[in-house]
Amino acid sequence: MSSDLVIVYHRQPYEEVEENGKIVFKENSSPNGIVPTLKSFFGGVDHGAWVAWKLAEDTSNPGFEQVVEISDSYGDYSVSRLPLTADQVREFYHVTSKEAFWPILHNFRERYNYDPVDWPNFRQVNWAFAEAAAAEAAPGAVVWVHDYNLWLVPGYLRQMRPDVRIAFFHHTPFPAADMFNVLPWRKEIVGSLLACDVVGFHIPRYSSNFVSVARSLFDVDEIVRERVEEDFISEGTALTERSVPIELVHNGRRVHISTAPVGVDVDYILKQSDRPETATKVEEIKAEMGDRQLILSVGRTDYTKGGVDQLESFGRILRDNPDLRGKVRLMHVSVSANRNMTAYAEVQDAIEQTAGRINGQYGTFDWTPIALISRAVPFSELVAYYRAADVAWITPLADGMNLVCKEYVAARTDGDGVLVLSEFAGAAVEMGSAVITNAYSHRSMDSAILTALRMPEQERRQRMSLLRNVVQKYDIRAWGRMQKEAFDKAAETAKERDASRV
Ligand code: GDG
Repeated sequence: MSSDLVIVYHRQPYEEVEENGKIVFKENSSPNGIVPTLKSFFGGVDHGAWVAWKLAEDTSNPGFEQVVEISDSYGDYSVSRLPLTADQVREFYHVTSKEAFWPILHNFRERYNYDPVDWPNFRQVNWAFAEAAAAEAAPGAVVWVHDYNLWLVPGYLRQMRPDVRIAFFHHTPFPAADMFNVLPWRKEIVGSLLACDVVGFHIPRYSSNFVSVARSLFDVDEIVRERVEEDFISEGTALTERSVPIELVHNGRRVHISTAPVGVDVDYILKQSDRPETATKVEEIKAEMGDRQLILSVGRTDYTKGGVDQLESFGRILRDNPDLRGKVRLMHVSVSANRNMTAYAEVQDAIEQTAGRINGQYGTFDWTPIALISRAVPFSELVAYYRAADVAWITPLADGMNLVCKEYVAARTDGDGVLVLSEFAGAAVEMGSAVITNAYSHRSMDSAILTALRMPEQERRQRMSLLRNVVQKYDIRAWGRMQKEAFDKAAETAKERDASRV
């Protein structure tokens, strides 16, 4: 059945589990996260489709149905599972996307690894995604592609299906031309993105960077800019911009540039936060802490998240402030999504070594400065830690948005708690009421955490109240509305284009 909305996202939109020898598709256990948000768009169309990959030994005979029909609380939609071999996945995802693109997107040129990239394989996998999307899309449908590992899909799809509207959302930062153009495939990638009707980013800086990269590689005829709304200006911080491009014209085609920060599901987090079980857990954590302050740090194990730098800062403040020893504890949750990748294994080792050294240096029989958690904590428990933490310490070196800081704020229905946030997280442009820190500066890192630990209650509450307003206003539903507006604008442009042809 053809679909009015086709979402192209590398992961499948459900958990596939075996029950009594039969494969069943289960809704993700937690409605928190990007997948349920994307699925909620199926509620607004007659029929939707999702394209993802699924591991197969033999792609011509994968041993599973390629297209399955799903009916769940989000609506009726088909899921097209593209069979890929383990080698194809490794090459396109773990090597090309994670070793070559990811470091460049996050401004880590020294980590960029060109040598192992198999570009023909990347093209082939992206072509296959585009074919699967083309097969599902109804005439004039919206095809919504997500993230850099599918950068070539729009260009291929435009060749296959000139009638569809193509939108692309970047969950990562988008770097300036000096950095992006390190990629030798830059022209092919940006050429593909310019085949979209809408190219989307979290914040104005990334949209501006994209347009400057496009101008460096192609003739771009017209760029319409507008002033950035006050809500997205955090005075003086590293990622703030004053104006933002909203459209450009290339080869006579209008491309809309959409800027919309992904938010969190505030209603869901409020419900989790107000559960009696959460209150019990919070009491347990607080009882265990006694009069000690709890600092919480949560993130994926990734060099972009600045875990080691943060631990080093904690070591320095214990060294320089003996009064804090025994009085503060850092819970550092760092979960690895790609355990078998060398770059991530190295980060995990460095985190373990640094935390071990600090614990050895300052710990006593009844006080361990750092609790290092490398396994995923269930979300309901995480919310209890958000509630119990005096400070959330979120200091990535680069981060497209960062949802953990928004979850922390959403969970603080008690109105207390301090957020220390790196100015290199996209979220910083909205969350200027946090204690903003420069994650590359020792002095700034150390003084920010000390400020947070010593902040008087009145100031904590004032800042938290401002932060809560922002997180509520730009929640995940607001992001959804902004995406819908961008699709509608693209539809108008397409109509005008068709009308001018007759
Ligand atoms: C990419 C971009 C952008 C983490 N530990 C646990 C756990 N988490 C959950 C958090 C949060 C999510 O993982 C992490 O989201 P982030 O946004 O912080 O980071 P990325 O994974 O890097 O996501 C990022 C995002 O895409 C969306 O566009 O913001 O910049 O890099 O939801 O809660 N969840 C549970 N246990 C854990 O231990 N249950």
